[in-house]
Amino acid sequence: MSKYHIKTLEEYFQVYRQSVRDPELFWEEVAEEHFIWRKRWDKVLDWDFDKPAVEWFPGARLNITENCLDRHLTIRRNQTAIIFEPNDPSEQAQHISYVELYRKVCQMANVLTEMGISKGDRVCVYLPMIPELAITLLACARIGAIHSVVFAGFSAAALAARINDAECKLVVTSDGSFRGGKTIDLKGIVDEAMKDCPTVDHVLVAQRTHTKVNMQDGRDHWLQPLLDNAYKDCAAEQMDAEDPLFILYTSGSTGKPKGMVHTTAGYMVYAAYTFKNVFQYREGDIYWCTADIGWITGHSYIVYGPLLNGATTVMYEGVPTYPDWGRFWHVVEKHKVNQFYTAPTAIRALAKENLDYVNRYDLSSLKILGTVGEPINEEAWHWYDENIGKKKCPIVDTWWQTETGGILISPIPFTTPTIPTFATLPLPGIQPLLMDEQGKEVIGNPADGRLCIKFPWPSMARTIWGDHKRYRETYFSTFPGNYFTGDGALRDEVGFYRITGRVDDVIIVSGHNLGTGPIEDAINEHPAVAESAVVGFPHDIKGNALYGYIILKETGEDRNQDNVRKEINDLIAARIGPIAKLEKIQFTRGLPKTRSGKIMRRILRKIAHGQSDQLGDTSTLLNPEVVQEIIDHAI
Ligand code: 6R9
Repeated sequence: MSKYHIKTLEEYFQVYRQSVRDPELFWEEVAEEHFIWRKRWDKVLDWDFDKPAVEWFPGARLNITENCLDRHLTIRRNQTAIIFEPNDPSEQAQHISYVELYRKVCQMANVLTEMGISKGDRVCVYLPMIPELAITLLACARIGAIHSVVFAGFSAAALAARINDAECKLVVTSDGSFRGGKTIDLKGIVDEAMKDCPTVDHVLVAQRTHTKVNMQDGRDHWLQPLLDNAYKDCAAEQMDAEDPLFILYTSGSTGKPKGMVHTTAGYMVYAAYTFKNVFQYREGDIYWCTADIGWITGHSYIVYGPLLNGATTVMYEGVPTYPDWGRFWHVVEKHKVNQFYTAPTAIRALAKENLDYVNRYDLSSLKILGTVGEPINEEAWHWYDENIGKKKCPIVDTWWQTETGGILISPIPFTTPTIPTFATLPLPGIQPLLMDEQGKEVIGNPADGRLCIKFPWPSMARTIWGDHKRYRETYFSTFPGNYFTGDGALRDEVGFYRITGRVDDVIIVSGHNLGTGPIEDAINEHPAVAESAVVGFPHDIKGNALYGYIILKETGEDRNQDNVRKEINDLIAARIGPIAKLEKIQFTRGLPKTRSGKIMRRILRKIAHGQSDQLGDTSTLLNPEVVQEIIDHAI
């Protein structure tokens, strides 16, 4: 029996039990199927969650792109690997076959080498959702360079911080990007960032919008002429199993972003395995994930997972609302999409619009629907099930994180049950548990607690770039011996998991993780601000929105508060990006604090949620009197 493709519930339980009894044997068998290894591993796993140190398949040598590309050149040479659907529906879609993709990746790899990039160097990728983005990732992997993709919605300051943290030598960007009706000046943002990025020698610029940009002599180079002159073959660098494949930043509760480091062999095995099972991908299917490759979902389930499986993966450049609310469904019809994977925030936004936008299109190609990024509410789940899946497509509510590299908890379509709002069951090899606040495991069902994982899985992040101590403290110190996810969850009578949301200071807005710390740092830069605290509150479409409580300095001046509100949001947009703007800003004279001076966010959260009558114990506050004032002026 192949563990690679689970087909029945019985098989799931059998495979799951075996995977937990002997994880090493289980993953060894998965690794033995379907991959090209240049040298076999000496051992399957070495691990110690106290250090923490995890190594999968140590001793093995491989290149992930030989598995994404070369391996397919015999049997599916001319099959489409990537369908590029442009922002503008009147522009023709591109179908890039496996052999064409192979050549483009090799050319790009040769260009990078010519620019002085070699194994272990970091390359920052700041590109819109155009084929060059996927090609650059694979080109880096081809020569062993470590890619660090920065979502092209981040500001110059956020980009510079990420480039500097990873000490990138080269940036790949484009002249501009198309997002719905807007054109964004990406190169201008890169120029701004470059004022503060001493490690960058070269910037490669793809042409997309054909807008006029500034090109700095010696530093900036148009990409296309270099590609045109490059060889279409490039030997794959042989990597150690644990050599880093990429860095991807995620928000933390405080301070600077965390560069999660993913390594080669384990990530490859897990991305391939989960793609195949969670989306029940069959030869010839057309698969579409609407995420941006700037996030982990795009890395694992637009690029690596699908290509490792020889799939056809759709890359969509634009937004769900352009030219109208029917665009997603138009694309599904046009490319006959079989698996469709999106975020609850998109579903909620589309569900608010007229059903005509859906019913205009033939969605009969769809077999499986997926969601990711945040909890899905019951209403959105049913809307998706009824109107998009026509009650015939299982919905995989996939729970995972940048840190986990791949999906950990999810239904397996046609095999394990789906339940609205439940991510349901752990995938084979994944051992979740719930902890109470005292750090004791909650045994039995039903239960709720903090979600941890007690055993390593192949695609877990190995460290935070340049800060292993922070990695240990963030993920392995709250519940020693376990990986702590930062999420709360409940487990029902049967053992199905439902993720309830973050229990730390990360707020998920429209599926984007935002740390309160960096936002507060940006607010506090405003000269009129003395102190601030940001919390989340429920929002119909975004899932959560941001509520800022801000103390202004006492200067005796009379300020126009609306101007200050706008200036604060402009600052946030400049430091982080427009996604982090505050929906509500309340000026206050004080913030509730503990005697040790910590802001009691729990209270602010309750007020923002409109639950001022449920504040709980406020007796430990240093300044209980400010609470009433905040309640009286709540927005
Ligand atoms: C893949 C991705 C991770 C956080 C995670 C959790 C939330 C993701 C979810 C979900 C409920 C799901 N999350 N999937 N919550 N149900 N199916 O989104 O990675 O951007 O790092 O976010 O997203 O809170 O901890 P990332």
